Parts: sequence; C-alpha cells; structure tokens
Amino acid sequence: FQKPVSIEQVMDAIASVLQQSSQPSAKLMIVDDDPQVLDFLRSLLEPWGFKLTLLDEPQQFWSTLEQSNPDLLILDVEMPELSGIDLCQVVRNDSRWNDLPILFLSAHTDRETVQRVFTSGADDYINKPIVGPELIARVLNRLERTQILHKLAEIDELTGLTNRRKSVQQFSQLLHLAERQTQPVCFAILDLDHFKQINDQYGHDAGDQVLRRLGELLKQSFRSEDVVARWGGEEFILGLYGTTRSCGAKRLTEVLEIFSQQEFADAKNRRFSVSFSGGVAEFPKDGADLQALYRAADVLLYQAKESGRNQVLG
Ligand code: GH3
Ligand code: MG
Ligand code: MG
Ligand code: MG
Ligand code: MG
Repeated sequence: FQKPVSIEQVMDAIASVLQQSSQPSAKLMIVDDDPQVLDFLRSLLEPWGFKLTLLDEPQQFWSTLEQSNPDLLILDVEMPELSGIDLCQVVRNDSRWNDLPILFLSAHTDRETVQRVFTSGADDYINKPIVGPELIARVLNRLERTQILHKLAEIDELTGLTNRRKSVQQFSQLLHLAERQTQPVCFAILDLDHFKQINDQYGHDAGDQVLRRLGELLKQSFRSEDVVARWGGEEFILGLYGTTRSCGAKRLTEVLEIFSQQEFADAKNRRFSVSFSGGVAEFPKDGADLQALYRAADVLLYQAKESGRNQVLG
C-alpha cells in the first residue's frame, strides 16, 4: 500500500522538477479582474522564478500580450467587459499565437462553461479556489509539452539536423549578426551524387544510412553557431559565420574527402561509397539574403554536377 501523499511531498516533488528544468524563467501572463486573485497568484508563482505579467482589466489585453510575449497565458473566465473565453477565441484566430498554451481559471465548473472553455481553444482548466501545487503542476506540464513540440518542429527526424523551416530563421539571425559585425558568411549547398541510383541499387534503408552519416559528419565538422541543416531530400545547406567563400569551399572539400572514403554496406553486405557535390557563395558579396545566396550557390552546384560531380565549387 502507498501512503497518502501530503501537500509537502507534492511541493518537494515540484521543487525537484523545477531545479532540473529550465522552465522557471518562463514568462506567464495572467488576466483576472479580481486583484486578490492576482496577488495570490503572484505570491504563489513568483518564488518559483516565473516572470509574471499581471493584468486586471482586459482592455489592455492586446498591447500587453504583444509587449510581454508570454510562454503561457492564464485567463479568468468571468470578467465584466470581455470574458476570458472571448479573448481566447480571438487569440486562437491570430496565427502569431496559435501555439501559445492557454489555461483557464474559473469558479464555475458547470458542464456548459467547461465545454465553452475548451471549444474556445483552451489547453487546460483550473477550478477556483486555486490549489497552489495543482496550478504549478499544470503550468509546468504545459510548458514542458510546448517546449517538446517546439523542439520537434525544428528538427529533421532522419538526421537530427535543423530542418528547413528552422534554418530559414537561423539564417536570418546569422545574416543580421554578420551585417552588424561586418563579417562574411559562407553559404553552401551540398547535394549527394547519383543518390537515386544508390537507393535503387542498395535500397532505401541504405540510402537513409548515408543521409544520417553525412548529417553526423557535418554536425561534428562545424561550430554550434554555424547553420547546418537538411534542406530536403538529399540536399543540405550550411551557413558558416566569419568564413569567406574560398575558405568555406576548402573546408567542405576536406569534409567531402572524408565522406567519400566512408564505406557503407547494404542489407546483403554489398559495399559502396557515395560522394556529394557543392556550390558555395559568400554574404554579402554574392547575395544580400538567403534567396540570393541560394541562387548564387546553386549555379556553382549545377556546374559541379556538370563537370564530373564529387567536388565543391566556390
Ligand atoms: P544528382 O547527382 O544529379 O544529384 O542525381 P541524384 O540521383 O542524386 O538526384 P535526383 O534528384 O534524381 O534523386 C534524388 C534521390 O534522393 C531521389 C530520392 O529517392 C532520394 N531521396 C530523397 N530523400 C530521401 C530520403 O529521405 N531517404 C532516401 N533513402 N532517399 C531519399
Ligand atoms: Mg473574474
Ligand atoms: Mg537533389
Ligand atoms: Mg538532382
Ligand atoms: Mg543528388
């Protein structure tokens, strides 16, 4: 038999989770027309390190939401002018806040209210009077789920590299930084050679193994501040900070030498090796944004393919 769990034990368990997680610095925005509830929530949540934005009248909801840019939103259901349910509906219809976790507080636990809360797009629901440990547990749970979903949405499943969508964001940050610090960025496209043939001859699993290996090699060959991403299919892109075109081309040629010497084996233990071709461009000389850099590098990639593959041109 298990002993009943006391509130102290729950608090201890939460404290240990909090110590291990990076969540406490998360930003929470709370809207409730009752200042006493806000005071209570402040005294409950602040000691855990959350950054709080408290609002007791929904009139300033939008400007406050935009300014505080919270990781999680807590809404009261019943407020004099606008209900939390109305707010939630509008937030959910704005693509900027699609994935913002929303928790509701309410003294009304009737079926109809609960149903309206969830159909408005809420993620969770907490009864008033608020039980501190329960609220904290629900907040942490939501933040953790959201963090996991965000991570998953940024990663290419096969190689573990940054995916295309995320890499576009990373690139724009990298180029802004380079512009401010007047540094070059080397942009490269890599494309595996005759990869269709590899798949046809040795099977799709063997092909996947090649993609994973190239992903690992690229990850370990460049710094964490560089962009290394799978752009799609058998194509990878790189952004090397503070690196010129010729320097980047040289380093990628070294990576190509290592890669093309790797031996792979298929399910029938047939041995094979694979090469790639690359085209390299330099920011800001060859292009001022990702699109222009991509075009410039793609011209050289095409030339590399046309003139025998297994080479990086820059
Ligand atoms: P080239 O040297 O001109 O680039 O020829 P290629 O055969 O590599 O180029 P093509 O674009 O004709 O074929 C690309 C192949 O990449 C076709 C597709 O089956 C394979 N491919 C794309 N994504 C994956 C994947 O996730 N896994 C595997 N195993 N193969 C993939
Ligand atoms: Mg209220
Ligand atoms: Mg291709
Ligand atoms: Mg092709
Ligand atoms: Mg190819």
